[in-house]
Amino acid sequence: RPPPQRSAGIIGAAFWRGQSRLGVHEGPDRIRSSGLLERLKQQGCAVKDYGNLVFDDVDESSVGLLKSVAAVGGANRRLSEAMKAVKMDGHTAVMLGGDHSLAIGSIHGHSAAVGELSVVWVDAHADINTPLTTYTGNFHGQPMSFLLHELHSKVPVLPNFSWVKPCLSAKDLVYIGLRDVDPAEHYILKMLGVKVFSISEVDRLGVARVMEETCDYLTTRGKKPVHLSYDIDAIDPSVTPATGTPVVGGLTYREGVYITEHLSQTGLLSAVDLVEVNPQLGKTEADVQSTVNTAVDLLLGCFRRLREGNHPTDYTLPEP
Ligand code: 5AB
Ligand code: MN
Ligand code: MN
Ligand code: MN
Repeated sequence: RPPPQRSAGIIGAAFWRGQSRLGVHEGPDRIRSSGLLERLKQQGCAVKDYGNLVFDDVDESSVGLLKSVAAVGGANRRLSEAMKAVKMDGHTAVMLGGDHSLAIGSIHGHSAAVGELSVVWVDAHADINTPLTTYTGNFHGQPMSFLLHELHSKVPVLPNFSWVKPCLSAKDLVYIGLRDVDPAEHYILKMLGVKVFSISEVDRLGVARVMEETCDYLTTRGKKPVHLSYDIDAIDPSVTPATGTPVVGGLTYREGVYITEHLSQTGLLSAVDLVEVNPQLGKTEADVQSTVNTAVDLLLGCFRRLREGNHPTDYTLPEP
């Protein structure tokens, strides 16, 4: 019997300055208008929409290569507070991005509310550059470096980032789907001994075994609440083309959804980020719809939707 249905607390974070491509700020409203809330309710999930965060206008200037430093720091500070409040209200939190720099605030705020976390990061990329290893200057490729205790001494002081305190240990992090990792990132992953199921491991083991091993690995040291950070570019661009940094050879739709179903069934899923949906980057409307619909299906999978079919626990057959 599935445990009682939890409720979803939804935060929109229409923020894009962690990267340079216009349009990713349209993600939250596009995902909502594709029926996310209605479909969550239909599957018996209570929903509270906290709306879209309002970010301060801040000075957009760069620090060396690093783009929009103060804006990224400020937006994530606001998100961290919002995320903490949603968790304090008792919801399973859903953060709709926006670009992946938002994982700084999302994970920070989640941890501020519940304590130690496990993180499952599903992405084509590792997003673990430090501000000193990035060669693009985009913060969406760096969030993990701010969150890990082990990298604290490698991250310089930056304007609007002094509030960020590392809250995650490398042993509590699992990556799935990696296939475009920078040399510095690869070095960091090996140095820290981070558990990685690259797309090659998904090929070799199959997604079912990857998920079993992921959950075994994370629960050997106790059952911490799980934060799932899902970058839509983990999925193959033939399915989810409307994203800023697509990489060929990704997860299939079915593998992508399976990951959410499996984590949902553990009962440990405490927060989800769904990021990097960029409705302005589809070549056709069908491209955008396929991307957004996949994002919605991933989120439904996080709230106990099963593809075998579902019914309310109090369902009774009509009597003739
Ligand atoms: B995404 C790159 N490693 O640092 C960098 O989409 C790409 O959130 C980052 O995963 C991709 O800019 C960030 C080259
Ligand atoms: Mn990515
Ligand atoms: Mn990412
Ligand atoms: Mn991307």
